[in-house]
Amino acid sequence: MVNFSLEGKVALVTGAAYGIGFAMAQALAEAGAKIAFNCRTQANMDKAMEAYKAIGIDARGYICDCTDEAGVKAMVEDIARTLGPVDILVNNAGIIKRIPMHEMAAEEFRQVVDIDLIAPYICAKAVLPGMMEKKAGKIINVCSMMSELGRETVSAYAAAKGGLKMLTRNIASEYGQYNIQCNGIGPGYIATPQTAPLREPQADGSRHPFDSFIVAKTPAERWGTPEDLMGPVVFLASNASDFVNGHVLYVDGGILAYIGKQPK
Ligand code: NAP
Ligand code: GCO
Repeated sequence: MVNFSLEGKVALVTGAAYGIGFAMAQALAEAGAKIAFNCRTQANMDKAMEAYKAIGIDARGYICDCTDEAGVKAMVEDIARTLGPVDILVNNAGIIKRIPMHEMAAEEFRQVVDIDLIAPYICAKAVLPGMMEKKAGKIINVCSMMSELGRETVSAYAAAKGGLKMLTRNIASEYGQYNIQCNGIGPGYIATPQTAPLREPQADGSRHPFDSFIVAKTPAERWGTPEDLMGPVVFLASNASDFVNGHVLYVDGGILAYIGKQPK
């Protein structure tokens, strides 16, 4: 019998106050996991705790910046004391800055790489000792279409997410011997606050050009929703994927497979 259950497991989902992270945390909880999550502000934490409570999830929340190595270490140690060692880490926290590269300050580029690539390394490094001791663990890195493709104004994000794909493969290579699996999830274009600027209706009420562009580029002919990520994350967090390692599971409605709608 295939085992998708997460009963008895402890999951840490970073940046799960809302958006894709919140949906994945909900899915892991519904599969039986105990949930810990973090974000950076008290305001988002307060809203998140209300939201988790409203769906019956007793999540443990931490105000912690994933780029703060000491803070992440302390968070992981507190989770181990209160819930148990982290069995499942979902590196979800991330930002994007949409700026033409020739206009982008190096500090802005560094901030994106710091959060989208260095922070997943920091969080993985914090949970690996416990997973190595247990000889079991799941690390899931939230990659992106931009782990594979580029586009205007997202150079730092694409560089970070491309690096995150290779970090995923390297963790898989280095720690597979401890029965630790590290895989990526690559969401397509998902309707969350992060992509809201790409979907806002125009002043005349027409659809945002990027909105129409993405729908035309997606065989499913729609934006994804955070809920589309729920099944894939449970699969990668469960024993059902114990022989899947170093893989990026794209959840993109088929964009990566599709050249785009042909002229009529
Ligand atoms: P979002 O709505 O902007 O949410 C990002 C989350 O990350 C928020 O909870 C934010 O909370 C947290 N966060 C940001 N920086 C942080 C830091 N340094 N430390 C801790 N928490 C931090 O983004 P999303 O659309 O849900 O995306 C989530 C992940 O999926 C990101 O890695 C993103 O790159 C990736 N992704 C998104 C899409 C998409 O189309 N939406 C597609 C592919 C991949 P605070 O600001 O309160 O800290
Ligand atoms: C953008 C979008 C994308 C999505 C996602 C696609 O500006 O192109 O924000 O980067 O967030 O990463 O998979």
